[in-house]
Amino acid sequence: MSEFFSSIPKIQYEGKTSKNPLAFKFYNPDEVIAGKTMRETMKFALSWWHTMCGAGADMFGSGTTDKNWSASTDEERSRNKVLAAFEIMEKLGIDYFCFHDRDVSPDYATLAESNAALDKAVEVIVEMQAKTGKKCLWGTANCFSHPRYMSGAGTSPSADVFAFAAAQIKKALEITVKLGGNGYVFWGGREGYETLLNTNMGLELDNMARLMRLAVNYGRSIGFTGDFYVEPKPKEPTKHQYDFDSATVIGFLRKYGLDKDFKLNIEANHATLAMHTFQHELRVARDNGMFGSIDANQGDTLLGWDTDQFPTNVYDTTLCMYEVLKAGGFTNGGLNFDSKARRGSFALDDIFYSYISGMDAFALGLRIAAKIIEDGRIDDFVAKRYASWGTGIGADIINGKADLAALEKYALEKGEVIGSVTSARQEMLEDIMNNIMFTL
Ligand code: XLS
Ligand code: NI
Ligand code: NI
Repeated sequence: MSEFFSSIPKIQYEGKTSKNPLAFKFYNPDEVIAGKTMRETMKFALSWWHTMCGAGADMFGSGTTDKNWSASTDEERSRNKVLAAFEIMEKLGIDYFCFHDRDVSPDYATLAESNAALDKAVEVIVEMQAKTGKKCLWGTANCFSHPRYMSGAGTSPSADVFAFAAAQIKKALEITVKLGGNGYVFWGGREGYETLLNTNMGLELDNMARLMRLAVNYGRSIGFTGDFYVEPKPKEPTKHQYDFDSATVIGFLRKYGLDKDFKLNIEANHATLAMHTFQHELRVARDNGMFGSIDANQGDTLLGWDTDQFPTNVYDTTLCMYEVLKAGGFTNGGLNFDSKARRGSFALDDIFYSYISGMDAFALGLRIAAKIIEDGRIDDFVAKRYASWGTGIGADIINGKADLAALEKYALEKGEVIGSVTSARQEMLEDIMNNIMFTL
């Protein structure tokens, strides 16, 4: 097997006292935490776009990293990307990958040519999967980069563009099935608007749902049994994106009867952009039975865009893994690193330092989340705080036994109820969190 990273060894777990930057300090794949090995719980995935394609270009400058993978043609680059991706996954012990069609093979002059080139690259992935046992977490179609999608894909004012996006999605679904993928993502990168002065929002939303329905029908007809996901994001690249946040997407999916086939793919940085915490977005999904998968990264609260940094904030990874454990873990989903090294971290081996930092941050998060649950102080506090709903008038309300007249009678008899409200004790709970986190 060709080596693109000959100086990088297989990354091993060396424990929290290790000073080796090319070792895991917290991610020990075979260690059992909360009843499962860390490897089974985390289901880490490599993102083809950031890791194999993204060279660090931004609005003010070109790429800083060489992601040509020693190729002299597009076809050779697609092939070498596969070989390099599998080397990275092998060396990091990552079992899954996620891709857009155009990450695997670029756009050619016609759809037929693009499809043919894509098929060739997919053959190489299939070969490498057979050799290594690596799996596809989810696939998707890039219906946002090409200029034809400037005004949307499923929500384009042009029916021709809708048809083109549908054709691209059909192919992406076929590939996802071929690679054994358990998920298919819709991220609406251009599905939104800049101004309502030129926008028929009602029609655009109906059409977006139509495209999803077509994808479900086709996917199920070719044997796709996994989950479809919508990935919420409130803005960027459009000023307003229809898939704003978890709550908005759940409302949309229910309105159009898509909620049985779709779940949510929650991205940390998108939560920040929607002015929510990562935990909030996960909790909304979990409470509605719509928790699916995670795009693991972090944003910067001082910036208003998607920085897609590798996650290192352990408070956030802890509260994320708390939600994952409470949801009973992943079924078809996993933790996809939709993350990229900073533009200044341009060396190719920064890929390894970056993934190690993200995997360790989530591993630490899992360890602490399991402790929080085992410790029980926080969960017990919440249970006691809501104890009044288990008996008496609370139980009557829940069971539908109390109407407004009965509640009025109850309140009149009580006279005043302020004495039933207990302290919220936020500071005490935050101290408990720190106590659990830092006595690991
Ligand atoms: C962009 C999104 C994108 C999706 C997949 O902000 O995060 O990368 O995850 O299309
Ligand atoms: Ni994402
Ligand atoms: Ni994103």
